[in-house]
Amino acid sequence: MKKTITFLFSLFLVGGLAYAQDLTTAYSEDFSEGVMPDGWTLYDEDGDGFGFEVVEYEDGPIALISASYSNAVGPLTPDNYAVTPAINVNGLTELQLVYNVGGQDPNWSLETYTVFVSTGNTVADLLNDEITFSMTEYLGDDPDTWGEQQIRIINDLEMFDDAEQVYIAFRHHDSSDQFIINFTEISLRGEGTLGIEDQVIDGFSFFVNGKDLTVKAGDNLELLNVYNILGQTIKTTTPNSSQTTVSLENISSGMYIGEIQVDGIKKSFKFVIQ
Ligand SMILES: [Ca+2]
Repeated sequence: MKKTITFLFSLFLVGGLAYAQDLTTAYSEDFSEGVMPDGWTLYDEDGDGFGFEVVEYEDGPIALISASYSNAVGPLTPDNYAVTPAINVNGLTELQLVYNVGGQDPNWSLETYTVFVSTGNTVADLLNDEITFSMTEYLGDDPDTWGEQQIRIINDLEMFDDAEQVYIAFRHHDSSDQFIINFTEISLRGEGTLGIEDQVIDGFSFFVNGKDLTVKAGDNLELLNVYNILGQTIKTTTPNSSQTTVSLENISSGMYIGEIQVDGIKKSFKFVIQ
């Protein structure tokens, strides 16, 4: 039987209300580029060549998906993982993981998945509960999730209060002959202010003149990004030179966080706009 690719979507408002206003965002991903974001790691543990991918639905969201059935080859027995890049959580406590999950065709939505937060990013790390939080959910136990996206909010992450970086991972497993599981709108937040990772970059210096931020480095600046203290992006640039000035005319006075990348190494620094 051919299974339908339609997308029912609801409950974003509930998600919005569930967010505390004063949490700092350490990571958020909406897959809006329509392809697997840079830095994600995928594992196809069952080895069938099918794994997680990013799909843009007509009249629907863009989702991170994994299949337990293919219209081309029939039932699959997935054991697929998708792991985020390392997420800086230095200085944050009371982490909160938020995402939406749902099946696809309401008649074929009995998928099982596990979500992980870990300080490691290999399959062995994710299965090691000394360093990993995990939660397994069978969507068949929640009839509302059949074919619809539902928000999940996970707060039991105290074990990472002292962590400097973590990974989020999704595993699609113990499912077969259903259809597709979809994840959208993934974010990780916490209380506090994101700490500064102490990376050394040769020749690095910066100064602020009015609302202009000038940054120098001993080598090519691959990125210069500016965030507010809530972690929201204010500006992203790719200077491709060893010195750059960005104008931050429209921002209000206060503390901001700059982030540069040189030779693939990122360094963050705080600065104040008067
Ligand atoms: Ca697979």
